[in-house]
Amino acid sequence: MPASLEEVRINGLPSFAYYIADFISKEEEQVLLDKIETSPKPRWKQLSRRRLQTWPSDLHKDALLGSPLPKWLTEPIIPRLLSCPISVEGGHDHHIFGDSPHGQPNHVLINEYLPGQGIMPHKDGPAYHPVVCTVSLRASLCLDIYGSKEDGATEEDPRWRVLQEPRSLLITTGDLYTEYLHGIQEVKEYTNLGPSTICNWDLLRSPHNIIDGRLERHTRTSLTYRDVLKVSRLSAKLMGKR
Ligand SMILES: O=C(O)CCC(=O)C(=O)O
Repeated sequence: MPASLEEVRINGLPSFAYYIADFISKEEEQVLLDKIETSPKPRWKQLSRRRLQTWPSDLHKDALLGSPLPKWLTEPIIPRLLSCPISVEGGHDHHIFGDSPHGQPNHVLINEYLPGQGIMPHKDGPAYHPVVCTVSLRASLCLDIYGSKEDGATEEDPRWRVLQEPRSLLITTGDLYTEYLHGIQEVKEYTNLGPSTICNWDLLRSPHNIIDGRLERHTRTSLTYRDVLKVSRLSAKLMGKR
């Protein structure tokens, strides 16, 4: 782990984004994949261009029903996340969820994308504190960041591309959350990847795996950790929901 997030800040992106290439080990990645794979079938929601699990439950009117995350989603990821200060000077209490209402994430979306699948450019909206921590599993994938035109429409081309390798952590905050949109292109192969097109190129673990700017897509699973602002005191059980 870096001594602070300052060491792994993605230069060139609006404030602020951070990338840690080796956030979890191969063994930890496998444990997570096994848990995801053996989750009860109804946990998966099949969407048109991806599969999704929501933990601990779906939001209702932007509020989380107050059941905790299962241990396999909290350990070791959340303590590790909170152990990394934003800056060395700021001290250890000043971690990335230091200003969020619950001081840590309480919600995880698990998305699985096959080659050729993706997600349209979007914003994550007001239900969450504006910090998103994404752990990537199995394969690399580009997150594209888009601006908006004056009339509010999304720009056609991404302004920036972030490459997320397996076992990496990407943190996006601030303007990246509130002002810009993010999406994943529905392609089976990326082309034209390199230091001038990938804004976290200098933070990658394996840029040498990209030959002639090309990278074939494989199935990639992501865990996105967020803090839902409103937590209902009615437990998920009482409401008869998972
Ligand atoms: O899978 C990802 O990395 C992105 C998911 C996403 O855009 C979202 O959950 O809002």
